[in-house]
Amino acid sequence: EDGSRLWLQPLPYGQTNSTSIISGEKSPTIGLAISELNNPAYQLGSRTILIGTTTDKNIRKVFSKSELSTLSPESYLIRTVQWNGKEAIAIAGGDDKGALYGSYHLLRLAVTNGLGSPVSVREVPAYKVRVLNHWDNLDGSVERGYAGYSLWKWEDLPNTLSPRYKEYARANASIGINGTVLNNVNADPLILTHEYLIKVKALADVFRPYGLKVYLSVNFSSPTAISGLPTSDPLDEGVQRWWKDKAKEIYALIPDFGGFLVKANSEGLPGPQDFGRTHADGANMLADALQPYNGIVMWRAFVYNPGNEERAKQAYLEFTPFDGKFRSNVIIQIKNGPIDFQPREPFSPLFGAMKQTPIMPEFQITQEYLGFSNHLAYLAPMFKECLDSDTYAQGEGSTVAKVTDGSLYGNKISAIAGVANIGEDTNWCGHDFAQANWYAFGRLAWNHQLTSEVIADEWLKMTFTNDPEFLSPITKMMLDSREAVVNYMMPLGLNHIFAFDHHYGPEPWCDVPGARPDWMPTYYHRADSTGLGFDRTTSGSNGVSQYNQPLADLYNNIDTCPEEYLLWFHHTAWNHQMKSGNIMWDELCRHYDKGVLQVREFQKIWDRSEHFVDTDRFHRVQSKLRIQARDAVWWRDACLLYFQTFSKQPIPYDLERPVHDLDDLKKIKLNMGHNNKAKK
Ligand code: BDP
Repeated sequence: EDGSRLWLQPLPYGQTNSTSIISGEKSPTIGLAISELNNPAYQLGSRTILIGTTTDKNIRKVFSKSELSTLSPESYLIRTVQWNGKEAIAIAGGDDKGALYGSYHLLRLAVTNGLGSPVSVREVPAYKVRVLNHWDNLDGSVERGYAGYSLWKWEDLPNTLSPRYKEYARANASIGINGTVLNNVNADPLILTHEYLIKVKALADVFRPYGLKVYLSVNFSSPTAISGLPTSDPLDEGVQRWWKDKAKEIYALIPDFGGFLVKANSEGLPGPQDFGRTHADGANMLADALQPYNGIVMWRAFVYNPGNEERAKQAYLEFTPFDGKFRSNVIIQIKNGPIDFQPREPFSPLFGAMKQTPIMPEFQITQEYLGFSNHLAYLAPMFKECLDSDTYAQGEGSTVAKVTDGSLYGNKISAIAGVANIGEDTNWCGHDFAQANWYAFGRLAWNHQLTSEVIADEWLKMTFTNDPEFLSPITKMMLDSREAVVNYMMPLGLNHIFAFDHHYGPEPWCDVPGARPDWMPTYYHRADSTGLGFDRTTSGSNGVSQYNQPLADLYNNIDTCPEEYLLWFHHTAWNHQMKSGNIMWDELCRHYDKGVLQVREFQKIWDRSEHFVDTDRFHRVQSKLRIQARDAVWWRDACLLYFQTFSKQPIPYDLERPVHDLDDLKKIKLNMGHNNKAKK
């Protein structure tokens, strides 16, 4: 197994099974659903399956009018029904996309549970827009991509279409992802030239039957960069006209184009503030251009500058004054944490603060800060940790999921984004287990109530085997894996102590004179002789005040602050007494040690599973776990030896001793390749 089939069975050529599939409809999407259901690899047996939308005459016979009339686009019903005196399974879609999603649901059921007992399913997606963000550059490189070069072969488009485009769309459809932003948020203006738009159209045409819409990241200075306009000021009429004309050109080529994703006035990129305008001015101008075609603007809140305010507070300060001032087709895209995609951050307080503006979570599926595609880190628990966090925006129960999926404020648009971990590697994601993160993002975007465990179980059954002896230890390994990374990299609320340029290994000592202070690890950990951690309490930066009560008080008080966020909110004394009875320094050491031991345990679990797994995948994962185990020791030694220069205390004597010298570790300079050339 080379990993290329992901969690799916390859589509057979020409063969079908003995299942009889009845549909009164002929759309390309229904056609795809039928060919999936016909795949003998899924062993659906000699049963009858009815499939169609709410207007299909057979579907109207087996479902009641009232249940069909409430079926929204993309939703579906699956039910065991009587058909001509015999048992059959019927799939009714709110539209043909719903019917396709329903087919994938049925196939998933067949693999994970079997279809022995009657089926009764009603599914409605939690978010309307479920979108991948590719950070793919037009030169074929992928920013923070660890699975090879970009899937998009821009030089060959529009004439040559790689077969992988279809496979990619199919994989997304199978988990309910309905949108893809093709290019990097650090956007090259060229993407909006006609030359590139016809390439984008070619991709959109391939993706359309799978229900996958195309979106583009745009550079705010495009009018100047592409057409030489003297300004890109959003209040300038010529600029407004330029964007309107551009939208017209795009929609003539791609009638169902989804809209724009914008990173503006962030990390050196242009934006409305360059012209003395606001984020609202910028977003609204683009929204007006897209509005006639129902396009949306996903405007990112990832903004920070080395000014007076500390980084974690800036997005909130920048955006809350504009709550309610955005057009109705603008949605603010917010990273899960207030700083970046760290192994663990508390949720961004902006989630509980924008009440009149639709907001969407942005997760990072690619493991920029969790060991690239070398470390096994199953991210569903991390995504869920954010989605399940209570913002208290409207009292208890106002989770991030509810403030973003439209249910709390009744927003018309709702969306969720994941930065893709996909490249042209044969197994798509670099690490075979990283496929589970693409899968988990899609499943949670569809239904954020699913548990990490259920998602892992589904993915394992479809990707490997149903054998419980394999499933139970491997599921546990997956569920523990993200916490293991937190333990050996940044426990107790530490963050951003990565090497400056590549974000792979540790460099907590890094402090380049003259460099932007908020890009230095020392800015984040604040180690000194008295303790460790960033003071965001009322006596420090007062970052706690951006959270609703009771969280603000809870985080502010060192005795009630959850220990996983301790060093995020508190500059904590080395001798601070932890709940376990240990002092903070000892607890820190124990977390690092635990992380290393957890990875060693993963190695054992994997080796024990050898006879359940094909040789190729077994060896690939085994060798990656070796790298992970070595890296975990590297992280532990680097962080503990460095922090020890401040704590001046011994590593608890029952723990394994460091095997490296700090001076040697300081000399390690990795060249992590073209994909990491980005800014911090
Ligand atoms: C940071 C990445 C950088 C991205 C930036 C972003 O290091 O490559 O451009 O996020 O999200 O985490 O815009």
